[in-house]
Amino acid sequence: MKLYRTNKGFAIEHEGAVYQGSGIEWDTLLTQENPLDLLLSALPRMDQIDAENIAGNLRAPIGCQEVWAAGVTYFRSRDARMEEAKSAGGGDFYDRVYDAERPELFFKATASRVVGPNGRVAIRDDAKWSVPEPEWTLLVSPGGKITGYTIGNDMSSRDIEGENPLYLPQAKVYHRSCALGPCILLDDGTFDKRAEIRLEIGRDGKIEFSDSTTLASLKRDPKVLVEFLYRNNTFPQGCFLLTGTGIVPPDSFTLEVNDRIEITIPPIGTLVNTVG
Ligand code: DO4
Ligand code: MG
Repeated sequence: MKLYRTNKGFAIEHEGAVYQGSGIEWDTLLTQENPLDLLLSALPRMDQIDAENIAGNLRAPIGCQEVWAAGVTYFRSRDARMEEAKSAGGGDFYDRVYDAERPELFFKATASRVVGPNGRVAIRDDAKWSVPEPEWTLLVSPGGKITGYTIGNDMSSRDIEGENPLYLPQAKVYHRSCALGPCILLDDGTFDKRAEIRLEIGRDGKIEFSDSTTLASLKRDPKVLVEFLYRNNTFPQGCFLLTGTGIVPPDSFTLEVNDRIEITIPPIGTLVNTVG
């Protein structure tokens, strides 16, 4: 079952049919420990609608949750960060966190900084080297249960992050630095954790960069990431957790205004955004 947040509330896609959500608030849905069961029992009371009603009306599937992110969870990310931090002598941090028991977890965004499908993500005015980070993203309940999945873009300023690891919050957290969508795929126990994740960046109608990897290369168990995140912390509205990137464009690449970013995880869909 897929949940879409739209300008008209929310919609549900289930077994080939689309329904207009009703009778429940988005944040109430997202804080459920068992949203799937709740919606399955509510579905007979909801009206079926045309799928066209949701295209063009999509919003980021977030209410008042915080967005957090994990880092250096793929070998490719560890490699790239060690390289980018070399001149600052900080490369060793990344190697150590990749192998450590404790993962890197950082605060990424409040809902107001998050862009939805087809929205404009930003690059910082004071950055010279900006990239998208395509990341499998978990919806986690207040009780720490993974209840669904979406796609996240952890927009990052690599020159700022590479200059000094202490600049990470500035490289990562700014207005429109995160995109989420297009929907939440509710967890029904069948999600294939070897699914592909693809990034394609278009510029002037041509593909400027594309690459893919699989979620199987994610070094950390998502449940363990959540367990660390919830240690001595509370999330009364639940939260979103981006699980890190396994795709890094070459060092010569930086995003430009009007670039089109497409991130696909086939069971979930494609998140499309433009830089601007
Ligand atoms: O350590 C810096 C950030 C890492 C990150 O965002 C990632 O690996 O996806
Ligand atoms: Mg990242």
